[in-house]
Amino acid sequence: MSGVERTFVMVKPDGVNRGLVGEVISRFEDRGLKLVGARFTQIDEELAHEHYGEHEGEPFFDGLVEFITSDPVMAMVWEGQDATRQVRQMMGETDPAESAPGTIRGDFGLDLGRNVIHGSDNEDPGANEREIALFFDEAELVDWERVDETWLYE
Ligand code: DAT
Ligand code: MG
Repeated sequence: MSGVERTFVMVKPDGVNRGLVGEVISRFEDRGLKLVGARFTQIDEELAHEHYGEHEGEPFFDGLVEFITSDPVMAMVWEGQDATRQVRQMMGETDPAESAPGTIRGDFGLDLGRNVIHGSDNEDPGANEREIALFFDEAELVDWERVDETWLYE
């Protein structure tokens, strides 16, 4: 087992309202990723600005903050080998219209502003750790072993 890491994932308010929380969790569980933290919560304005700080000033920023704070989200931390990149691959492209069928955005979305899921950027080093720390205290994350771990990794 090499390159095991944790990544931040969030089912956005559209995914929550459309009843896709279970579907998203199932996909990551089936893949072999391990859930180590989860909180069902509604994001406030301040956290939204911190989380999406890199997009401040973009024309879509105000709408993005309004959307992400509008209803609950399912915030999670998933762990596994190369977890950040694997989650991004399973999510698809930022725009669901450009996302391959089989990906979460490609299977469940049509519109850029309602793309169901957030995952840490694997091309931004440290984004996973930064985002995990924004949403979770260390003590909320659980160290445990899946019983099938010896069959998931060589
Ligand atoms: P991703 O969520 O794939 O990491 P991102 O970080 O570039 O994408 O953007 C964050 C979110 O902002 C994205 O999930 C949807 C929204 N967004 C990005 N670009 C947008 C645009 N041009 N118009 C409307 N919403 C946009
Ligand atoms: Mg991003």
